[in-house]
Amino acid sequence: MFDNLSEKFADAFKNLQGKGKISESNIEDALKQVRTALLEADVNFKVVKQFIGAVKEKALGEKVISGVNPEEQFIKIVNDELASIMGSANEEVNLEREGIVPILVVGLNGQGKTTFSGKLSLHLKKKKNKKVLLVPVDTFRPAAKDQLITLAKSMDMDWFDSDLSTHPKLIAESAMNFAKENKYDVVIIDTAGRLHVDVELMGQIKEVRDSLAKFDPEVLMVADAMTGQEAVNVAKSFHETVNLTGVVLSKMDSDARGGAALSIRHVTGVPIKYISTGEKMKDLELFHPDRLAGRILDMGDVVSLVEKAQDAIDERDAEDMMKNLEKGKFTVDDFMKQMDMMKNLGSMSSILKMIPGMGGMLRQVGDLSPAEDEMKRMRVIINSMTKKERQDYKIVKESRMKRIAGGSGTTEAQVKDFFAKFRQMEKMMGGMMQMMKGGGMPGMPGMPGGGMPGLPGMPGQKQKKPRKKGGKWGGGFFS
Ligand SMILES: Nc1nc2c(ncn2[C@@H]2O[C@H](COP(=O)(O)OP(=O)(O)OP(=O)(O)O)[C@@H](O)[C@H]2O)c(=O)[nH]1
Ligand SMILES: [Mg+2]
Repeated sequence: MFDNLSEKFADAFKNLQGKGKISESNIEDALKQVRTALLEADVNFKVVKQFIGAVKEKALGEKVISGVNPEEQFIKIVNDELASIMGSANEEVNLEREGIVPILVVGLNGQGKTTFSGKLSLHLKKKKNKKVLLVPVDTFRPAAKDQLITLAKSMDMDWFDSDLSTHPKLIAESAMNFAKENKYDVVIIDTAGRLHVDVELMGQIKEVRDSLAKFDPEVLMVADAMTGQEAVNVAKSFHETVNLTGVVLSKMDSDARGGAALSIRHVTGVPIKYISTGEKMKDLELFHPDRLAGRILDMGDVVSLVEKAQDAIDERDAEDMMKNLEKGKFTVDDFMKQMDMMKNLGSMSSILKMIPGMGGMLRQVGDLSPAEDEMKRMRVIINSMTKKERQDYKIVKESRMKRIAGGSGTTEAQVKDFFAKFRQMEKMMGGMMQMMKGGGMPGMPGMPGGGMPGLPGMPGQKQKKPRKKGGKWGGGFFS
């Protein structure tokens, strides 16, 4: 997410390295570079102008704090300003009210409306304990209804069997009646997309919105983050006609430059409420301006990472693994569980980027896909092992290796290589447990808590105090 911007910002900040204090002359170059970086990221020029003005004013007005160097001070100011133009705090859809909450999902063609509707339903059901109804109202493309129903079925979510031969506003009205009779809390209405903002589309959505007026609907516009300022213009015209209550930025997992995220709030006054970060139903995040600013500036986003981990990690698995390790055991099953936990968290690079300072390191390393491919290969190899073998890999000799290679579609050399690597890991795990028993891990400079950046879910030092949220795993960056 916003890799280019992060890199350019990092370059800009280098201007202040070794400077005694912030002065008009020494921030000039840094500000110029920040301005260029933002314009290249397709941020609206008015937003850029105001941003630069605000940063300059704050930087020059800043008192010299002893112990904090100008570079750090400047980064902090840029960070706060970035968060502030994006809206400062997270705003979710408002569920704290009487009656059914209709959520109208609007936007141009192919922006990710249907995908988001599905994701939001899952989020509200799982996290907010709401009874949610999904309603397709795309009367132009009947396949759109099937798409939403397929998604609903895959999540065990309820949907409304819309009569597409009538007007969307009538469908919305009957869905609301159905929701009332069946005690739904939230109704998510997935509307049709169009290639351009046209009069017909706007008129139809306006009619649907008006018919829901008495319920005070949420109207969320989904915009592809890759489209930059175009997304801002579209949001503007939607807002003028149908009065948006929020924007959702989709496809944030692709190489969006940042223009939309950084401009929409400022230009339209409409808050960004969610970001969509993948094609799977779980790939939805609340939009936290402060955290995103941190990610852009490569300060990491440990808070989101911990939240993701708490969702992704099965506590019982973590505890089992912990017990095994205390006994000095590390099995192939344990390893598989660790890989599963990692996978639930997202791609390796997306996880690493959330750790302070790792973004820069990643840029140097470049492509992580060979490592991800290797994890995939390890998985198929493990899947071809018997339960007994996974509990005690030492029983795997030549003939079993042959069988495993055949079953997993890999070569014997690859299977051998896996066991060699596993042996190494087992050794490392054993060593780590020894060190932990003997008073903790040596800290790594720059890592919060001085811990070792272990695999998520890597069992570690036993906690003396119970954790706030119950998790018992530790030792990694979650401790
Ligand atoms: N990578 C990625 N792909 C996404 C995301 N959201 C949606 N997509 C993909 O984008 C394509 C279009 O998504 P839809 O949800 O069907 O878009 P839509 O706005 O409902 O499209 P129409 O109903 O035709 O206007 C699909 O292939 C989705 O899988 C996202 O956050 N990340
Ligand atoms: Mg759709």
